[in-house]
Amino acid sequence: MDFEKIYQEKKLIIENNIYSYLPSLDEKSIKVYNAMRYSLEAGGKRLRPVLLLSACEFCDGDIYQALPYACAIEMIHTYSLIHDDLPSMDNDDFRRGKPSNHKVYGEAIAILAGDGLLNTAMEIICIDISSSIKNLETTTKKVLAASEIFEASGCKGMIGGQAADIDFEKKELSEDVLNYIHIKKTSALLTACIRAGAILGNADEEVLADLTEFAKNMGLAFQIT
Ligand code: GRG
Repeated sequence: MDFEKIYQEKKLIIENNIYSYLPSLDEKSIKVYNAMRYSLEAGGKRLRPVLLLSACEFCDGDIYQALPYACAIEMIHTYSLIHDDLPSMDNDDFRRGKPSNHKVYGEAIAILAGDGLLNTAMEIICIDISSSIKNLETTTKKVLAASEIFEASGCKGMIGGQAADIDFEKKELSEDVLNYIHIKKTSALLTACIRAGAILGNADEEVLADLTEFAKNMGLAFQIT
């Protein structure tokens, strides 16, 4: 198995498709579109969507059916980076080797660009679910995949982890709190990529449990690295 080749193939599929999921916007609100596109185009490893497509493929699923979910998850990840860089959060001037979103577009548009990416991710997934609404089995797995993604990126996952991180910034950290922050802020979304991909690929309970275990360990390794 040529890991690099498989990775690059999936990454290319994402690069070739992700921008087509961006909304077409009126000239009057084009600034937020440009800001959303700027951060999506700024690079990044595309680790999360590659993981989602790979988990789907591992379970013999059709990766093109999982593509909307993979692109949505990269948009969610990108929104979190834009917001994380804001002056009220980490106050970072650079991201992915380029000036951070608020440095180019200003704070207000950067906030909206993050919100826009999150909302677009929801739209992409809702549109995909509605396209198969008459097929109960397909719709069920899509809804399950969607809940994995939104639970992990929401208050029980990434947002909760970020909130705890901010709250504990100036306090002494116990190992328990540190693990809580890492698991919620980073591992949850990585785990959701793998679980959502596997669900879309029709994984059975046993395979899903094994892949979940793998995902948790990978999340920990990612954090340590
Ligand atoms: C603002 C809701 C909200 C959440 C922010 C993602 C995040 C939570 C903070 C980013 C800070 C950070 C460095 C977290 C550690 C893990 C992480 C998400 C690293 C960046 O992911 P990569 O390495 O980035 O996959 P690329 O740029 O390759 O996509």
